[in-house]
Parts: sequence; C-alpha cells; structure tokens
Amino acid sequence: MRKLAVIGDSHGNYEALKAVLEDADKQNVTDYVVLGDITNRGPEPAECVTALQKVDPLAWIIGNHENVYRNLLTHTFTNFAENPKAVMAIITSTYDYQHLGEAQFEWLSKRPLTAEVELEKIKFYLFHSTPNKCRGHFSFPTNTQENFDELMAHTDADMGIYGHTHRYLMRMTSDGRYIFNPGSVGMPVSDRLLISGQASYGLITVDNQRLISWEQRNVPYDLEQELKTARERQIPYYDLYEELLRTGKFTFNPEKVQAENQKRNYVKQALEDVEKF
Ligand SMILES: [Mn+2]
Repeated sequence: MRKLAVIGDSHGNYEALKAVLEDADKQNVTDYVVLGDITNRGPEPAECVTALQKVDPLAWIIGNHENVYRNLLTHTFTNFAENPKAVMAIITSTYDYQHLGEAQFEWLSKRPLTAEVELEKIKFYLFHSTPNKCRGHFSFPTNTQENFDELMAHTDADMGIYGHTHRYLMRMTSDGRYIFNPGSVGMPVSDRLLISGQASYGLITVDNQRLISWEQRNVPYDLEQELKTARERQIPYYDLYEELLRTGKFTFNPEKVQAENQKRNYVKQALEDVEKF
C-alpha cells in the first residue's frame, strides 16, 4: 500500500505548505508529487522549495509561474508594458529571484512540463494546466467533456492529475479514466464555500492496482502569521495577496493589478527589473 500526497500551487505561502507537510506526515504519506507554481506572489519562495526538496518527490513539474522565470532567463519577455499581468509577473519574479538565488531560480525554470509516475501498478500522468501548455483556461472545472478527454488523449495513464485552477475537481474521461485536481496549497479559491485560512492538497491511497481512496484535504494554517511575514518582507501586491487569502476569492485580475501598477509605478520598475536577468 502506498499513500501519495499531491502538492501544487503553494505560491510562496510557506505557512500553508508547512501545515500540509505536517498533515501528510500524520497521514503516513509514503510518496509525494509536486504540480508546479510552488513559488511566486507569496513571501517565502525559498522556504517552500527547500521544504519540498526535503521530502524527495517522485516528480516535480513546471507551472506557469516558473515558466515566467524561464522567459526572463532567456530574455523572451518583450512588449509587456501594456499588459498589467505581465508587468506583475516581472515584479513578483524579481522578488523571487532575490530570495531564491540564481541556482534555485534556474532549477525551477527547468522542471518538465509533464511526468508519469507508477505506484502499485497504477499509472498517474501529471501536468500543471494541460500536457502541452502550463497556462490558460483549457482545464477550468466547468469546461466541457471534450476538453477533459483531450487532456488524457495522448497517454494511457489511469489517472490524470493537475493543478493551476486552484479549484478542486474529480472527473471522468469518456473512456472511464479519472482526472483529479487537489486545489491549491497556498491560494485556494472557492466562490461559495469558505476556504480562507485553509491549505488544500490531495491524498491518494493505492494498493496493488486498487484505488483505495482519493481525497482533497483542507488543512488549517496560521493565516495571520503568513500575512505578518508578507508585510515584514514587503512583498509586491501585498493588498491583493491579503484580500485573496482572507476571502478565498481570486483577486489577481487585470483590473485590480493595473490599479496597483499605477499606484506603485510598477511599469517603470518592471522595465528596469527585466534588465537584471
Ligand atoms: Mn498556475
């Protein structure tokens, strides 16, 4: 019997990740996989990466936020000044670069897009948003069956696992296979149910080709301590971070980001920051 913890989208929220790793330990988890977006937006990217490296995950794939690191390192970020979220990506990635150091920043930027893991004769296929693109809205939970069939069209895996949407999902493909999204460790989102102050991750128990259980676990963590650390470290876009963590409603939309960019003169800073890579 093996117990697999599925961890994604901690987004630099180390208080949340710490609570998840403690819970996983209590649940006697035997194996870990990492779904990407482990850093960015929260105050403690390095602490998150180090803690996850310590549990020696079977697989660690790239998210869209680590993919921004890659674009910065390869100097492929151009014409961003008119795009509020691209400006934000540069500002928050520059914060991460300063806290992670060059080696960890580069290591994260080189994670693979997909991974396959076999446990107890059950094959899992991991990707962040889709198998060929780690960003976008293709795998949003309310999308049509066609999209979910497409996600699993080029693999014979028994279960697909992804993150990115920050929303929980359990679904079936037309040919009877499963797709699972455990939600987000650091920034879970729910439009109806209260999720604030909780960290979401997945726990899958398997035994000799049997799926014993698969669940999302919501673990309480110290939200006030997390926000205190964020203030002390003076993270960019703190107000949007606090509002999201307190309400569980997504705040990093283009309108709110643009207002912050104007208020804090972030476009000018991004133009300077992009030269640092
Ligand atoms: Mn993502």
